[in-house]
Amino acid sequence: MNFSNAQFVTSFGKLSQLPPSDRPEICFSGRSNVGKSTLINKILNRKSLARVSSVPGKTVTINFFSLDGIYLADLPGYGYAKVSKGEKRAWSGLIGGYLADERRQLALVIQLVDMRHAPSKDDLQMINYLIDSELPFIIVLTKADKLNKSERASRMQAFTEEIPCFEDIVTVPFSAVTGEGVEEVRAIIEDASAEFEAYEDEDEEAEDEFAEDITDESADNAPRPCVDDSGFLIPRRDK
Ligand SMILES: Nc1nc2c(ncn2[C@@H]2O[C@H](COP(=O)(O)OP(=O)(O)OP(=O)(O)O)[C@@H](O)[C@H]2O)c(=O)[nH]1
Ligand SMILES: [Mg+2]
Repeated sequence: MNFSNAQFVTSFGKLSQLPPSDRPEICFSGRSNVGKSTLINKILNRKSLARVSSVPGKTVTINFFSLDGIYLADLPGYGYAKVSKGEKRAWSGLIGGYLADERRQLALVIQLVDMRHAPSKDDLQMINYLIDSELPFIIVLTKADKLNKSERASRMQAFTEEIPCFEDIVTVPFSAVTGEGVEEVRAIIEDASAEFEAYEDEDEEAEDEFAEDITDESADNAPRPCVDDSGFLIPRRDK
């Protein structure tokens, strides 16, 4: 994938404007100010393709960027205290609606959590939603440059108690300042896109087989979560 050849495509402020995916998408979710737009710029080698807010809570749209046959979607940041209830409702509707939209070809959710702090109530709600909905996701721990070695070790220990299934989730410490984690996130994006394409093909074959086996009572195609070799939480079908 050529990460230096991405383009801004479009922004959506309303769920009703969102067309179905025509290619796999990878989205970035997290609190306002956690560093979503900064991370996107960093992995795409750009200064300001994704707008970095001086005012928290500024990104109130879903912004799409195209990258070698996939889209990256910068979701609006949640959890900023100083906005009206109406605005909060609009944001959670947009984020929740996007994630639950079955017309999306969601290859991966990259959930950002500030490495310096315990996850917020909203972060935990998001993480629990991602686990329950069986969407493939990883957690990127942002602003790693702001912690020294011992602070980092104690936060990592604390996360194991604060975040459900933390040890089963792929986590990447990240810093836009030092460049830590940049290559790892790029590699994960590449893998997730390739895995998604392969899974789609496999899924189509499984559906064909299921159609043939439909009278066989032992055929159980109910989706179930599993952790594959690479550690992704991925919904799979029993064969
Ligand atoms: N030191 C440090 N600062 C960072 C890092 N990533 C982001 N920041 C700073 O954090 C602030 C917020 O970053 P954004 O990328 O705008 O955050 P966002 O998640 O896109 O915020 P919203 O668009 O409001 O949801 C900016 O001042 C960034 O410069 C990092 O890795 N290290
Ligand atoms: Mg932003």
